[in-house]
Formats: sequence, structure tokens, C-alpha cells
Amino acid sequence: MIKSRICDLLNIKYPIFQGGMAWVSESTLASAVSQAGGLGIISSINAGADVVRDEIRKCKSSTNKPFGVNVMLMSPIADQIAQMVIEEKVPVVTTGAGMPTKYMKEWLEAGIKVIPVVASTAIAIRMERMGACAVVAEGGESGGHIGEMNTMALVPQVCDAVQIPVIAAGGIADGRGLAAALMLGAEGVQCGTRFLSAEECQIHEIYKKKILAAGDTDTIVTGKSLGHPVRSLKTPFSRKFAEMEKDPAQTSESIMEFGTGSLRKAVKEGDEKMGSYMAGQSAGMVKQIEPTVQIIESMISEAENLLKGTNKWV
Ligand code: TUI
Repeated sequence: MIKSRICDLLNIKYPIFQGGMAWVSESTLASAVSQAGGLGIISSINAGADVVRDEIRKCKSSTNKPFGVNVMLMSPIADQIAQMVIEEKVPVVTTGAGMPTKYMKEWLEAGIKVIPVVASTAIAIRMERMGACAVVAEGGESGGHIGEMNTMALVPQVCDAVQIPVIAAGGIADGRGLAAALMLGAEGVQCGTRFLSAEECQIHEIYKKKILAAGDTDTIVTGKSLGHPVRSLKTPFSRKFAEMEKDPAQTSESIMEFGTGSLRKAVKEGDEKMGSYMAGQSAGMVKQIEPTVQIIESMISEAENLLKGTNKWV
């Protein structure tokens, strides 16, 4: 049985988090993950603050297991969500795309377990000092907003830099990735892309089809010129976005305007022309639609078998 400090800390059965994916991670998916023994996480980037509160309440009524909410720090409603997680007594908060410094004291006083997503050792160290109970070290293989480092080099360096548990993210989609992450010193994994194919994941069926059809080189990083690199599937939208970034006639404003609403168009409408289908490089490993419980159980049993067989190497 794979267990680590994070299981005891959060009172979860398996050290598997489902990443808080903008517009994607709502209560149906998050409660299914928590119910299956992992940590389900609701995203706060979607239709608005009231919708997030509804999703938190739905999650509480679907499972009595712990779950989390992701606060995306670049969001214009981050302050509102930060307050709401206290009011709603959310047990775990993960943060992304910045430093949660200004919320930390209040969250900790409210008894919330704070787990920032970090993309460097420097930020991991600062988060530990501020009272984070763990960090997610996320490599650039991930979908969505990414940092500079990749998982293989980032995770062991973060593990060396902090004492708190490190959860590895980026490029992890099966038991091999889980076993490898544990070997790098991590005490769990966070997966996003793999859960896009979960039966309980409420995204448009075209999004799911595109994930199942994707191969290893089918993602692209756009947004570097705007200071916000984002990984998504290669589609007419992302290719056009990349072209606009190279075109000196375009301004940051015109490029940003082109991108506005594109993630919603993918998730809710399956818009094949103007949708932004965020996904990580592990999309090529996602082969079938299956129940969340099967994703989690198969990851755990595959990792256990691999770890039991490690003596073949020594
Ligand atoms: O946050 C994410 N991934 C996301 S958020 C998102 S929402 C969105 N993004 C762009 C366009 C439209 C919608 C989609 N994907 N991952 C966590 C993450 N955090 N990755 C990298 C970081 C990070 C980066 C810098 C964390 C801390 C950090 O601190 C540096 C600083 O100086 O603040």
C-alpha cells in the first residue's frame, strides 16, 4: 500500500491529487476523486464566485472526504475566493500562478491546510517558511500556466530544499509516473490531464476526444511574449495565437483580446476553431474514458507492482 506523510496530513487514502484545472475541475470530478481516496480539487476559475461557492457546497454534499479548492492568484476574483474558502471551511487550499503571501496568515488561522503550487526551489522555501504544509512542485510538462523548470529536474531539487512533503506534478499520468515521482523524493503526485478522460469529468465531449487522439508532440506553449506561458493542444486557435506572438504588427492587447474566453469555449462548447484546449504533455498517455476510481486504483496498483520489482536493478 503506497502511503506517505501527505496521506496522514490530509487524511486521504492515496497520495494522488487531481489538479485544479480552470473551467474543468468542478464538484462532480473533485468529489469522485476524493471519494476514490485521492484529493479532489475544485478550480476557482470558472463562471464566477457564486458558482464556486455552489460547487464547494455540492462537493461537501457528495462526499464526506477531504477536498481542496485551487485559488488562481492572477484571477481578478482571487480576494473573494480567498475569503470564501474560510467561510465555507474548505479543508485544503492549493494556490497557483504566484505567491499567496497576503492570504497565508488568515488561512492558517482558519485551520486551512495550504499547499502552494511552485515552479522553483526559491518559492518552495518561502512557502515552507510561511507555513505551507506541503508544496506541489509543478514542471513545465503540465497543461495550462507553466514555469521554466521540468519535472525531472525540479522535483528532486525542491525535495532537497524543503522538509515538508513535496507533491510532483507535470507529465505524470500513470503508475510509472507515480513510482518515478516517489523515487525522486516526492510523497505524492498531482495529475490534471489524466483526469480529463474521467467519466465524471464534465467537459465537452470534443475536449475528451481531442485528449484521447493526442500524441506526445501535440501540445504547444503560447503566451511567453505576454509573460504567461500556457501549454495547450495544437489547434487552429493555439497555432494562430503563436503566429500572432511572432507578428510585430500585433500588440499584447490584441493578442490577449484574441485569447479572451477561449478556455470556456473549449470546455463548455467544444469550439474547434476558437477553443483553447489546455493539456499537458502526458495527453499522449491518455487512451480511454474511464471511471475516476479506476484511474486512481490502476495508478496505485501499477506503481506498487513497479516498486516491488525494483530489486531487478540491483
Ligand atoms: O496555475 C497553474 N496553472 C494554470 S492557472 C490557469 S488559468 C488561466 N491561465 C491562463 C490563461 C487563462 C486561464 C491555467 N493553468 N499552475 C500552477 C503554477 N503556478 N504553475 C506555475 C506556477 C507559479 C509560477 C510562479 C507559482 C508561483 C510563481 O511564483 C513566482 C512569482 O514571482 O510570483
